[in-house]
Amino acid sequence: MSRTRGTHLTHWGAFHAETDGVRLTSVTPYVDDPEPNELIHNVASAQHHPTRIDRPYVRLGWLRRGPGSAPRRGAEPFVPLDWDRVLDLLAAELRRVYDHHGGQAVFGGSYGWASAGRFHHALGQLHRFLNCLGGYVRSVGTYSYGASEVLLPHVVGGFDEVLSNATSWDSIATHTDLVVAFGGISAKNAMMSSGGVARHQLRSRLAQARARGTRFVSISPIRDDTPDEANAEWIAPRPGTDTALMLAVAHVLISENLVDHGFVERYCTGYPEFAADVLAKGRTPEWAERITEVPAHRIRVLARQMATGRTLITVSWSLQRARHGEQPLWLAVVLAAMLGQIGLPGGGFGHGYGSTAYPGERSAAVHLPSLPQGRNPISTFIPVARIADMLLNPGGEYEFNGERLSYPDIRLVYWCGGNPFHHHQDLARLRRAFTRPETIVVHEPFWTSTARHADIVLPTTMTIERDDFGMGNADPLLLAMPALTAPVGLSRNDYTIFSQLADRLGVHTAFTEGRDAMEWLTHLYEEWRDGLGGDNSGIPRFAEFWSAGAVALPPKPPHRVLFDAFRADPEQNPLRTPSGRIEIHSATIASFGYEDCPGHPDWLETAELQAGESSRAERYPLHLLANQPKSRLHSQFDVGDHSRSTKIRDREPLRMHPADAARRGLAEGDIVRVFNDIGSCLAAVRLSELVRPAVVQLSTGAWYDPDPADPRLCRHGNPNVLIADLPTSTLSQACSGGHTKVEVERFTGPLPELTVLAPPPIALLDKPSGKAADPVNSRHRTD
Ligand SMILES: Nc1nc2c(c(=O)[nH]1)N[C@H]1C(S)=C(S)[C@@H](COP(=O)(O)OP(=O)(O)OC[C@H]3O[C@@H](n4cnc5c(=O)[nH]c(N)nc54)[C@H](O)[C@@H]3O)O[C@H]1N2
Ligand SMILES: Nc1nc2c(c(=O)[nH]1)N[C@H]1C(S)=C(S)[C@@H](COP(=O)(O)OP(=O)(O)OC[C@H]3O[C@@H](n4cnc5c(=O)[nH]c(N)nc54)[C@H](O)[C@@H]3O)O[C@H]1N2
Ligand SMILES: [Mo]
Repeated sequence: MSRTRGTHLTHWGAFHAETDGVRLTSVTPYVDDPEPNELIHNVASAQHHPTRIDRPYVRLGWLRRGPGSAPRRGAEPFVPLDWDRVLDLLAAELRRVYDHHGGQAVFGGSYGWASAGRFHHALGQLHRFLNCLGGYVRSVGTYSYGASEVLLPHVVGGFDEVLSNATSWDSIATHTDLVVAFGGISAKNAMMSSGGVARHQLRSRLAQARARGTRFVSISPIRDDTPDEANAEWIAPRPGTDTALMLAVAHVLISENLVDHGFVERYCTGYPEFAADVLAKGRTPEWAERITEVPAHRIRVLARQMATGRTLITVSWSLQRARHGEQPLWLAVVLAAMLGQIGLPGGGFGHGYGSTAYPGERSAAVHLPSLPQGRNPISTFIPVARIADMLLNPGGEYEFNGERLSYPDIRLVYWCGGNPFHHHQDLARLRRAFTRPETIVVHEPFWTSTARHADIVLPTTMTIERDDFGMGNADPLLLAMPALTAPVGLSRNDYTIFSQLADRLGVHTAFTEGRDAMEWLTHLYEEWRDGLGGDNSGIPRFAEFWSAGAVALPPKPPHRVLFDAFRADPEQNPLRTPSGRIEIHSATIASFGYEDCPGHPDWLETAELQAGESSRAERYPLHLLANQPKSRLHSQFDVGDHSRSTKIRDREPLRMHPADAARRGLAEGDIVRVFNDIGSCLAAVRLSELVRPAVVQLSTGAWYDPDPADPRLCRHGNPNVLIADLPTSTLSQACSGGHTKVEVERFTGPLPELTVLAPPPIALLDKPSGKAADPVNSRHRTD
């Protein structure tokens, strides 16, 4: 390609780039972005990093012995193959598995954020392809808010509306006296929106509300979870104890007669049972102080403040990404109901302000163009975070949301657009689970840990190397994303790879409908535009859009007040719950009989927090928060310049209170071993008074770099080696990866070099005999 200039969209922002056809030579923030961020600089610096996958590879053992369980998956060299050969091998393997076992044996869940861009969306491409072959076992729910997705339908009749019709920032600035933000309102997280963000504006939203008199209380173990613009008061409970704090607020509201009885009687079920339980169990501020370490007096004052004016209670998604994560979310709804403010402008409850850019913002009034997925004839699914359980327990039975289900027997795993060795917990266990399938296929631009644990690794383009268009849900601006450079190495688009496989498998026409990628872009756009009917005025034809580079879509009308119609007339507009009302007590959930999620919210001890000599809490006194990283999206572009600039001697930073460091003789920049009974990792100390004492923060996303002798040890700083693979509860079976308990000590050994910064060992095929070279002689590629 020749020298170009262009605009591009990522999940974390848009940017302008100049290129020499091979590389981006300059990257500047999108001209219209009021609050741009540094993450845009990860892209160019990672594009030609040595960990880009340059060509197709197959694991040596798979090539030699064919499909089968493989204890050495992840520890063997890869053999470079040409495209035709690898596509022939993969097509034959897909044929074998579909013929002998059917789609029931193929796991295509492939959870992950992939990249911005409507057509080249990796998961959409994979699912359409597998549907052409006979379907696949899918996953349901997310790592983001898996507990909420299951719980909220029981409590308020749905999940989507809470997100898409969240009280708008304008309404907050106009009506809200007090925002009580559990988990804060994070500027680092609001950099993202799935699909992209062109204009970031969280800080100005907060500043505007503040200027109009809204007060903020940020309840979080980390002070900078809410930016300075909010001028928030900071309350720092022990992590995972918000439920106790909320119950104590409920206790104060009840005992000081601050409950809106008219509201709970008319609009809710189960309030009397809940209130009786709170009183009977003595959930007083003094009781909560012992658990949360927030002074009882402060809890009392908070409850009174909440009952004084218009109050919005918001809970970040992180609160439910924990053992018993359903409880604090449910309680936020209950407290908002007790205050009688659900359905009033600027009041009630919210979920995830600051968790991404979206909550409180307006998305487009129209749906967006997207690639049709076809039909999946396989009905089997797993809750997304049960991936390791599924692979380790074929046929095993489990409960999920009142249903008894069993795990399928998976022969082939196909991952395209996600990184389970980033997103899952107890990575050594996941590694064991990954030895089980007969074949694992991964499409990736980079040698992520997941690619290293695959049998067949196919190199895919980055978004800057292909034509697409994209938009997120926080600002309705559809951007053209023309290719800025040529693809690196022999990488191909996921679409091209699936088309070529489809050709070998006799489903080419079904998959491609005879279109190439640019024809698809035109087709999807024009079909979408036509489908808008009268709503398409002002939306140009494709050619004009493509040359203009952007089109502003009409935003949704200003949000209705969440649950206003229900409030106006609950008989005419009931909620979609069994009672039609807000379920403070859910007879349905109670009927499931789950000890870890009873019929109304309550404080449930977790192993992490339990006292007792042999407990994890006693042996590992520091509470580790594995939150989202400020320097990247998840594991994406961890090799990029900005992400690497935040590391110390290549290790992920661990934020720690100076008092905790002093007690352990640790100083800024020290390399430490972070450990518990699940695993250990290396990290580098960053001292900070913004982190509450007895809490350490190690964000996710450092590429898992297992010690060859002990996969429970990550040399780089991936917290998921330290976190149990346990569900939130039996009800939602969601990811509980936010927290664990650890101890930290100075690392005294020689600092091991990271292996994830270079490609894995490569074995060259001994051409004449067709056999692979002796792996002992394989060379470790560093170019
Ligand atoms: N301990 C702990 N664990 C967590 C969390 C936590 O808070 N704590 N958070 C969880 C949450 S909320 C989430 S959403 C998950 C995120 O988990 P993931 O979404 O799996 O993480 P990503 O790093 O975004 O992985 C996306 C992968 O897709 C690849 N990719 C990008 N574009 C393309 C493409 O076009 N084609 C192909 N084939 N591949 C592409 C990227 O290189 C990257 O490796 O992590 C979860 N894990
Ligand atoms: N920069 C960046 N932004 C992102 C992402 C990313 O990877 N990088 N990922 C995106 C994705 S996929 C998602 S789902 C969202 C996730 O959004 P969240 O789940 O809200 O994000 P986290 O960073 O995990 O948590 C936010 C804060 O909650 C606090 N917290 C954790 N546990 C507790 C607790 O028990 N009690 C209280 N009171 N506070 C607690 C932590 O201090 C943490 O910093 O973020 C999105 N935004
Ligand atoms: Mo997420």
